[in-house]
Amino acid sequence: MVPVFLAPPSIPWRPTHTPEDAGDLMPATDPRSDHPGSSGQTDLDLQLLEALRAGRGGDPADLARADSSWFARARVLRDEFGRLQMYYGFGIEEVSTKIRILRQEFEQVYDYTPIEHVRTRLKSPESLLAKALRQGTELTVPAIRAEIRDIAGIRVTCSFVSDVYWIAEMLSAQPDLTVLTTKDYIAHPKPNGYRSLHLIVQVPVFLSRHTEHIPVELQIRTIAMDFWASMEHKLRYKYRADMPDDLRAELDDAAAVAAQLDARMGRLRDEVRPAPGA
Ligand code: 0O2
Repeated sequence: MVPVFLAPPSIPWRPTHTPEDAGDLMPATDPRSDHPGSSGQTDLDLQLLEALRAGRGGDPADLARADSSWFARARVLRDEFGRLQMYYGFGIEEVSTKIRILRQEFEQVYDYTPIEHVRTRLKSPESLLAKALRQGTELTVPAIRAEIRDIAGIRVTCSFVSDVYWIAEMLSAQPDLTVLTTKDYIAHPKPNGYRSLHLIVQVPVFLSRHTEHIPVELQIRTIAMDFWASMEHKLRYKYRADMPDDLRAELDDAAAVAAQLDARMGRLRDEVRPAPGA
């Protein structure tokens, strides 16, 4: 039987813009790994071990009989995941800095900012493993890097729809950022009503001996879109596939109201301030 690896309910998206955040982006060291007398096996090692063995048709429940080479491989993978987290954390810092600079420039020069809030999220090794298993990605670092593009995430919340596109344009125009993909769920909302602009941007991270090109998922959306998405996420997590019809209908209605609010606020904004770039 293939084991089921559940991602944590939600990986917290954290507010950013404080220098202290940088430290928190680093992978936490599991104290058990260096504990004298312990076997050095972390929960992640065990999950990885199960995944490795399941992939090879072994009996994942029988961890007691696992030989040391399997544990050694799981430990190597865990260390590689840790390094990966560090690189992607740096990617978040690089792109966050760009966003912070834009925000400060706007505040100081124009006395207005199109950016309301910024939150960041680095996928934990456990959630990375769960996603790799869910989508059938080979458990190697190159395969994971190639196939999972949302290890690093930044969510930018704006007041107005026009600001969402404006921010996307300004960032896309920066010469060291490469836009790998764009998904415009504002122009084309998901069937459930989800709206947001998603870009995967690649940023160079210059290390002591080499350069890493790190993809970062940017989700840019209005406050109304964000409010709706966060409620939908909570309800979806609570009910999984069995959301009651009346709640589903309520959510559909709320999505329409959020879109109307964005349209109305956009019209009001045009009354008081020229459109971005005008
Ligand atoms: P988290 O923890 O919020 O990041 P992918 O799942 O990325 O492999 P997909 O679905 O093509 O592939 O990516 P997409 O559409 O760009 O969506 C990725 C992220 O957008 C999700 O990440 C959510 O954050 C958000 N999102 C997408 N669709 C919905 C939706 O219907 N409702 C809500 N509330 N959020 C959505 P994760 O990894 O699911 O979660």
